[in-house]
Amino acid sequence: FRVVDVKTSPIDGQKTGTSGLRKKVAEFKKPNYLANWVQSLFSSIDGLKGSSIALGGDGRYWNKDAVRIICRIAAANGVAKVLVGQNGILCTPALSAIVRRRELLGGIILTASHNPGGPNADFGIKYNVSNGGPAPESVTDKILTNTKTISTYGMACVEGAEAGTEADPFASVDLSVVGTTEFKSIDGAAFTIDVVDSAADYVELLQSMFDFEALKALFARSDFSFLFDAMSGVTGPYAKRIFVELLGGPADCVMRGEPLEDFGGAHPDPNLTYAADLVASCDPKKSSSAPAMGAASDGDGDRNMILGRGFFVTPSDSLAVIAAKAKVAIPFFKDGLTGVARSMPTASAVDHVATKMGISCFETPTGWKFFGNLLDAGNAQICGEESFGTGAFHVREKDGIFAVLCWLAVLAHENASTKEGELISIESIVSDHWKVYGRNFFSRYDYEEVDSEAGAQLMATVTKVQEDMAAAADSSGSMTLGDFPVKVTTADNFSYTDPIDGSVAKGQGLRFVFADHSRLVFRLSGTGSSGATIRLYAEQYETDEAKQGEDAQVALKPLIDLALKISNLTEITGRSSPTVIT
Ligand code: VG1
Ligand code: CO
Repeated sequence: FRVVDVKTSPIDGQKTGTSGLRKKVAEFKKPNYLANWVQSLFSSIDGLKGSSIALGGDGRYWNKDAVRIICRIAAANGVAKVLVGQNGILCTPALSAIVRRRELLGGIILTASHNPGGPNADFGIKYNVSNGGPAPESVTDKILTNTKTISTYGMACVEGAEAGTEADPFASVDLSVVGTTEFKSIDGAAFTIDVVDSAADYVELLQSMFDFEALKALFARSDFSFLFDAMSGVTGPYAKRIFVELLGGPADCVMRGEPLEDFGGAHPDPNLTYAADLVASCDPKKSSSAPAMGAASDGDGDRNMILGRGFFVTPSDSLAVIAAKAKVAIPFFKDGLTGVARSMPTASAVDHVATKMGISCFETPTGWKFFGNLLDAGNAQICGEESFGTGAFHVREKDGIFAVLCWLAVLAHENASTKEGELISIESIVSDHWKVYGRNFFSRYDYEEVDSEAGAQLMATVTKVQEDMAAAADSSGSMTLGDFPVKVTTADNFSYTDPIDGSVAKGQGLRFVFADHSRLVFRLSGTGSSGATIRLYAEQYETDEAKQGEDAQVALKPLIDLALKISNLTEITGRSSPTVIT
């Protein structure tokens, strides 16, 4: 092949969001759109020449085409080897595992995660660095700067072909066949495409972390049953390999297990709204065969939802229970934990566990990239977000199937000596946890795709409320919000200083912390592809056992009503109810 410099000009709006660049497919398909971003990425990383990188995606529409384009730009930029997941597929945690295990320079993930897929829906791209985790802001800022000044990008082309950019010199590589193909440039540089098994490294890693024999014994119990919803996303084949082949679950314990380019037209987001079928199947009032445990993951396999029989485990509680049981239930954590971390909007359930265990607890901004340094430095071993994200130091991404295995391990551990027919349920494990640590009622309201200006206006309104409160604070600093009876101790826009590298992330969400540890948080999503998505988070701490069984929406109603009132949300957005309630 030969390298051609293709002329281009900057394209607006190529800023990396919470987790990569996400836009409509039509946008990505525009001339130079993908190439500009990929060249801007390659121009911002050191050590690219002669390096090896991983490449794969969640299998959504346009995944394979993007893989082909990226290989050509990589070759033109002197990358020596691209490890491509078979058929262009790698779930997000599997890519992280490959980068770490094979000590690669980094990896590129093609995903818009839980956003819908298909010709009229979303596409996305994200770069992960050599620790296997999302690029920190120091890198994504450089990429953005480059997208604003780019004038050419490199493209590997067929030697001697006249038109230059049209013919793909690597077209002979069959992405469905595992194996290595070497190419040579006319300058003598070697370039290799290595199509690798999409699951092997990742599944082996998980097998080394859990006691699969104990999990198998759980699956063999007559009083245990399991249902996993892959939501037509990338995890179907991984789930079948693990839950059916390795753990002995029945073939039909994986629903929507065939990956589809458009996720069957659905929204591959594992929550109570978009995984409603699974939720109904796990509800004994609606299904006579409701399983003992249900679970789901998102389009790219990094999110998870955990359900008991007729019972929803909030991600914040899930994190807390896993942290509390890790040492005894999961071999990977047998040496115990030195710390845990959660994102700011996540309910503080895990904080109570950390306090009791005498370990550190970190509060980071939203987005997995902020956990990377803490995990690398050994300051934390388990992390989580309220947005159905749970993970640990085995990779540097959140990991849906890992979280499911954690819950299976907790169940297996709690039931090591129970008789068949007397299975200790997920619900009782969680309510016992509340008795010890208290319950953090939590709910998130999402107002998706509201007008961008309305989103900005809402944030400005709430900021103004905070300023007015601060101005009227009493001498002890305590403030009043509306006519709410509980005082507010903190009202700010969350800012985070990374304890490892000192980098500062500002403007990460408007929060109100009350004297009784209740919280309200407002922020705008950084993962949408159009308009603005407003997220409102509410949390309330309850130590009275008698009140812990309350429905979260009932318990949180006064706080949520207050939030809607002070923010003027309904009037500003024209929305009388949220798109999704979690
Ligand atoms: C959302 C979640 C955040 C998560 C991010 C990426 O971001 O709130 O917790 O890390 O998605 O998850 P935002 O900015 O839209 O609130 V994924 O599964 O899309 O990689
Ligand atoms: Co995801």
